[in-house]
Amino acid sequence: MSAPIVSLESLTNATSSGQLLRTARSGGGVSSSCGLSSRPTDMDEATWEKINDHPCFSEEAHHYFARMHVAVAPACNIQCNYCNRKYDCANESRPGVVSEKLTPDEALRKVIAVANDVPQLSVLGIAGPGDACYDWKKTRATFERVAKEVPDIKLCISTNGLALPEHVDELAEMNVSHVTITINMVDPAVGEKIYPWIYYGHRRYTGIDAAKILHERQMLGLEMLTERGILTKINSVMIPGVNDQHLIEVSKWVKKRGAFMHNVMPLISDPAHGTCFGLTGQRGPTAFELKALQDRLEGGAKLMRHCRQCRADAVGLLGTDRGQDFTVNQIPADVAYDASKRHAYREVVARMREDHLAAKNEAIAMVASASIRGSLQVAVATKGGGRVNQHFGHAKEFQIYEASQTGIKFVGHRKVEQYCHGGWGEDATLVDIISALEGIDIVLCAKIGDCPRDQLIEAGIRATDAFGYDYIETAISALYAAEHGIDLLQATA
Ligand code: CLF
Ligand code: SF4
Repeated sequence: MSAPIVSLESLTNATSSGQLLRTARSGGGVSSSCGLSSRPTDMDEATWEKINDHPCFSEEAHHYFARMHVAVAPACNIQCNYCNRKYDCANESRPGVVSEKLTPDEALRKVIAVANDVPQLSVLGIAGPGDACYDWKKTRATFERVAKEVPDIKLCISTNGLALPEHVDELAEMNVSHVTITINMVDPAVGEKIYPWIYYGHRRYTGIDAAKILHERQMLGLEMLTERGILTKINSVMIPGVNDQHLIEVSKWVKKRGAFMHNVMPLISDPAHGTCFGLTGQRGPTAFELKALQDRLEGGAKLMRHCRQCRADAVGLLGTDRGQDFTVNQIPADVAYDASKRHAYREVVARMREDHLAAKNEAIAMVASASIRGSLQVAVATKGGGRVNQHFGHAKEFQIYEASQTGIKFVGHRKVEQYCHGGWGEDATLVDIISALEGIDIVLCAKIGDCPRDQLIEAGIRATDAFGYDYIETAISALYAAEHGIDLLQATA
């Protein structure tokens, strides 16, 4: 059974380590360490050490840990057809977003300010706004400063891969533990439809020559990282009619070369962003097309389904962005590092995760053992901590879970506009939310009013707050049991 509720918010709002620990204990005690480990049984200890607090490399960790990006690397050496250079690197970020560019010194101040204030922070990433490996001097200067002043933070970069092989040794020396390469093709004939040109070795290349060089550099960089034990994630932008089927081949190539994780992201192409694909009418995939491709890729490298395509200056848990609370002009020049909040949070979270894991495993086993055909699609409003703990009207996204014969699995998220604004709901927004929830059977949230609930029902989507503050999987299994007339106690006996 799950332990009494300790809300993540109460933890993150606490101001001292003493308060943090008292908060945990006063909940009736999150189960103390009992020898359980949340490490998956099929993963070695060294890999687990690397991913257990990385919100992108572990789906489970993203409920508890946060990343921050510093936008120190604006220059780029290639052109992608889904990118407009006015904005951030669309290989990692939503196109059409501009981040506050920083010098390495400003970046260090920002990292210290966020580390002091956001207890969940575990990773610093450099994801543009151009290419972190091409704009290498600024990337390196930032990592060097941060590693010296804030040594207990993981370092992570995202790159298009062209300049990567030149810097792999330095990345290893600097203890950069996680690297993302965007790989959209392994066939230059596909690549030439995505990349009009690259700049390499003081020369500009176009067409198939450009795609061929990029492909070779990406594969070489990936192999070099694998040889050095640096964990790699491959981002691929799914472009219907261009590389969607081809990504199955990409998945095989990168798995063979040691990629730990594959993250297929939807192309976002809006003519207003001024990208080539946006202007030529190239569409992005629907949520169903994306999920269908991800399902086909199961069995290759571990699949990431929880990416939020964050900004190059994002701060906080995935799905939330506190970047605007930490703009450089708000940070004192002499800010000093204080790790106490983050360390206290880690102690508490370690125990919460064990409790969550036990509840989750129990719930998944129950659903799998029921052996019922068909599936239940569930949208969950959550603020983190693995619980159903957000009001329907406050949600800016819903996490999507599928319960079926194979258990309960996280399958993605759907972004929405916030419905409730200080006590009143926006009708037009509700229409958009209902459309974003197409195909969902039921919404789980901490609270929902009669008006949105009735309108959801009219659209064929049920909604309930009966499982508010339960663990997500526990709530889904109870729901699943109720739907199928299963006696929960007997099923788990
Ligand atoms: Fe940042 Fe990327 Fe590192 Fe994560 S993000 S550099 S691996 S710390 Fe994460 Fe954001 Fe998706 Fe990137 S959710 S866009 S995958
Ligand atoms: Fe844009 Fe990133 Fe591609 Fe460079 S690598 S063109 S910044 S999407």
